[in-house]
Amino acid sequence: MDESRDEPRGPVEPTASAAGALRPSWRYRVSGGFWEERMRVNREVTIPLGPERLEEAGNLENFRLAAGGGSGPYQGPVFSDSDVYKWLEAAAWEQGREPSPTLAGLQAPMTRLVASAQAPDGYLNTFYQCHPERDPHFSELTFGHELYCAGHLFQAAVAAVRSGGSTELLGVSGRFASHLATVFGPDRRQGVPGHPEVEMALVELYREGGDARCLELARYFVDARGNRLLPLERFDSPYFQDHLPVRKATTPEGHAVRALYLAAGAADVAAETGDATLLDSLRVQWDNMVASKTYLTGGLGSRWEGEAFGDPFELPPDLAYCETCAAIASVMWSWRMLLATGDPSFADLIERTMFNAVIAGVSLDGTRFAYVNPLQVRSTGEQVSERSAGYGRRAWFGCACCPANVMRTLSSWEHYFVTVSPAGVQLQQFGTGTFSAMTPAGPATLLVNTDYPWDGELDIEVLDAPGGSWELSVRAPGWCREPTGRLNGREDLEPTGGYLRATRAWVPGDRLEVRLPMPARRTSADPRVDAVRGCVALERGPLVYCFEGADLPGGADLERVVLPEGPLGTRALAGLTAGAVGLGVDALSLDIETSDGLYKTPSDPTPTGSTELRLTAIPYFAWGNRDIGAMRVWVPRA
Ligand code: FUB
Ligand code: ZN
Repeated sequence: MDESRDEPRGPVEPTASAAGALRPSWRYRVSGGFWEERMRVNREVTIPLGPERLEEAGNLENFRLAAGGGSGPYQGPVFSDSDVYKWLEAAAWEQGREPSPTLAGLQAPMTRLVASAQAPDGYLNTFYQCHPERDPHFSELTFGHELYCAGHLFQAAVAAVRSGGSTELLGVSGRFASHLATVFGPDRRQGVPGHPEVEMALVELYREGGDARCLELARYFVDARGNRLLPLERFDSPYFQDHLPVRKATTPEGHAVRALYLAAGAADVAAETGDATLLDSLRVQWDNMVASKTYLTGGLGSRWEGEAFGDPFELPPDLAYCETCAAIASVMWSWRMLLATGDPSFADLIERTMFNAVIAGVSLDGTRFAYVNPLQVRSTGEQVSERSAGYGRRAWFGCACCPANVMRTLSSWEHYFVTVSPAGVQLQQFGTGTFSAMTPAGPATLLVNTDYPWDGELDIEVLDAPGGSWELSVRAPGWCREPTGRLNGREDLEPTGGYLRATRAWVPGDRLEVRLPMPARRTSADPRVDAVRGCVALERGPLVYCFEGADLPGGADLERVVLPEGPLGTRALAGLTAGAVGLGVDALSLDIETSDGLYKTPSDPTPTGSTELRLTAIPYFAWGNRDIGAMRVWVPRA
């Protein structure tokens, strides 16, 4: 990476000596199409709502209280500070994309407020500062979230400086991290955070400021975990990933966001310390997660109890938890694994998760949020919590970890599109826009035109090239059966190792046409997933589709719908998002009579009759944006 170039840098920036096959490239500049709309709504609608919601929920008043200028009691959960930090992080990435005076006007006072609450010894956590009777600090590691909040502060600070903004939070973070280094460590206090997050943040702080104590502390937290250091409260050790050292774990367990943030931090530690054993263990965990604990949408966490991973193949669609934060954490982990290994499977999961599980977490108009993201909502379902998806997305939550997490993810998303290696440049994610990258021969600039994900054609043109030879690689997505590439209208490219690759001395005007045919497809459920055995889901390209009650003819009941074999058609969808493509499919609505009022059918379960329907499936991410009602991804085969 050419450090001399004045480019905004991203959330993960390994040092020059870090181990890894790939490096993040400079930010992609999305200028049109699908992601432009999602990111514009995030910038213009969602992020500006944040300060108002944080004020209403009391998060900002907590900082005033801690600084000595507020009134009233502390408000919200113990980790309220983290929502403020996530918002600051989101605003910072936006400034890196394009300066916004509006956001700057919101950011600056919030930054000052945060700084004003820091204690002279560097400590900062408004819950504990407002509850001096709960001193000493860090004595409630199991649920205290002091280190979790510190992590989000550090990430906000790093985002600000990498986007060319204020260094004020970096100063605050440096003082807090120094304080932490006097408290924890192999020769000091033995303990780990009840909620991982600080590990990856400490590594990033190390990467930004070079303070080796930050890396040491991150390594300590990763190494110490799994030795049952956390006093148990409410849950057993696996909930906290404290039952088994990270190196010995073979699958993510327990609270999903905790497990995935820990894995992301461990990947950072592995990269910076060159710890191949740790990386190998993370690879095993990731493979097992994808094979048996990941929903079709990329969502993670099948249990409401403990917001947790379930057993392998325990993936009920209706009871799924699939917290938006868990999907985001998965993207963060996979990105680090992609950088470490170069294996495009990680970028495949990032794509699936972003298009489905992550952006389902925010309404299309950007004003409301989902916390839980099931793959089925029943028409008659009772909603058990404000987090229940059946209520529809909500303006905010008592526990509002997800909304600002979506904000920071979409505002930094352009940093996940392109990687570089000693061989050349890899286009990992697709959207209309331009990007510059440092090739082995020098900087090059390329233009991408595409309607992705609505169609699979990518037209890539070289605008500027350094002259020497280098490889341009385009990820061939795992969902695509026959990816092809054609160079300058003549030379055909075959995928190798998950990428379409071409090496040459590129010159301005060179064109690579990539074709990723995306016929609508039926995906069968793995029979080991009992809850959806015999069901089928519809997918097209990277998108998972669902059926919504709103699209059923009056009176039809989604729980009675079954899908016979037959062709799938595509059709334009109005009123959701620009260019959206729906899938047309023939279905049957079964007449089912129960024998005695219980859930069972008579001994012969053959329905007494059926009605033919022509249904339209919509992209899963867009569900719940009209009348809220029944929804399902997996539908029984007829
Ligand atoms: O504990 C902080 C956050 O609140 C977690 O990451 C979420 O799962 C929610 O429990
Ligand atoms: Zn959350």
